[in-house]
Amino acid sequence: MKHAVCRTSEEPCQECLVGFGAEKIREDFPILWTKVHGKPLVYLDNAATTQKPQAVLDTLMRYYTEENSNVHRGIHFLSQVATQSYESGRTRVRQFLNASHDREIIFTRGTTEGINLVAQSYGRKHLRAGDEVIVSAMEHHSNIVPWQMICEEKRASLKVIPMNDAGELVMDEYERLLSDRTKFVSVVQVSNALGTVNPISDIIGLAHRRGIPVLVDGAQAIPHMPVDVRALDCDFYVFSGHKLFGPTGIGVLYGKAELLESMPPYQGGGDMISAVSFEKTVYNTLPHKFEAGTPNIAGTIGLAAAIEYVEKIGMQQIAAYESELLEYGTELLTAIPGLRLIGTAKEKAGVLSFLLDGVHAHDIGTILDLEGVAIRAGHHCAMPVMKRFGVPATARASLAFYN
Ligand code: 7TS
Repeated sequence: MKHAVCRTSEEPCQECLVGFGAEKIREDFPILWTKVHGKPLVYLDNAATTQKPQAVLDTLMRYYTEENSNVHRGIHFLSQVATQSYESGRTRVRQFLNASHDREIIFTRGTTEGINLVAQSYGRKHLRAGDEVIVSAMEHHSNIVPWQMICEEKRASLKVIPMNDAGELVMDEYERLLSDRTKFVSVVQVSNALGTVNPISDIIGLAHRRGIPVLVDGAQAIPHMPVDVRALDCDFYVFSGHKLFGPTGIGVLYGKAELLESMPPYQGGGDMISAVSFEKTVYNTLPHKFEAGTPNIAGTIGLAAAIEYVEKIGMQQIAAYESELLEYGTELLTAIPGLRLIGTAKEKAGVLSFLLDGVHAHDIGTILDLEGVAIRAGHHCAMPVMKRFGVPATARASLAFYN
């Protein structure tokens, strides 16, 4: 039989599907053995959330069975074990992102909370009436609404980098938007609705020339490609654990230490203080200053296990395999009469958004579901993207390395 992806080899090909070992990898994900409506599950909704390998499930079970305790407070044995696991999770995230210090890694609930933290803390401190914040036309609502909220409060305004018909940012327009009024740039690395990979290094470089800090929404980049925050030189980077084969309810905000040091806390409570009296509270040092209350300890440990899992496969290998898969899927989809791809950027990752003449996106989703195929149909929490392309919704297949 000819090889599914390269379609040239009679033998397992070292470059793609069989060489990569997707079939073997699938065995690590018990949920992928599920049948839906009597059909084997084909899970193509990875941009919404990814499935969890057995290694992550075992780690969560082991944590609650053997280590469960609160962190940073008990001198008793279990509390020390849990604290050690929690903090070594931070170290693993730091290494994964190639950040310089553990204190630059803040655990959050997810991408959304990370952006809200920066908007409410950095934004509240630095934005003034008349200032501008730049986002792009392809942001998830999570990278629009938090900035709208703080801009409204500060009487600042939001400026939007437009995109072309392929779903690529118009960089000349971005350069034109940058001015003395610009106080912050917050841009997505990979679009969840279009799959576009943005020229994030250029975006950061242009902002830095004017001394403007940049936040990168890495929610859809982190599962698909290696990320090095020092090489990118971004000021903030956010992502969600559940899109990286880890648990829900855990996410990461990376921030450069000097910026995080200068920012006020986002929430008040336990753990984020070093001393409290009714007269005055002294805040804790980084990273604890931004982690009020009992954190998602199990989530952090599960995320560390997920990172260990993807690192074993290799982020470069994952990126190479998925790029072939995307090319293969694009070729098959565009051969279907009446099918229109939304998002045809030259640089793309992991997402195939499409419409079919005369068929509503939700009907595509329902019909595929009956075949055991999970996709998402809707606006993908990116209503401005739908508006830009003049459509109410798209059907979206989003990939992972087990597809
Ligand atoms: N930013 C991007 C680019 C995203 O794709 C998402 C979630 C978020 C932020 C928010 O992440 P959260 O974990 O805090 O919710 N995207 C999607 C999606 O495409 N379908 O469901 C969720």
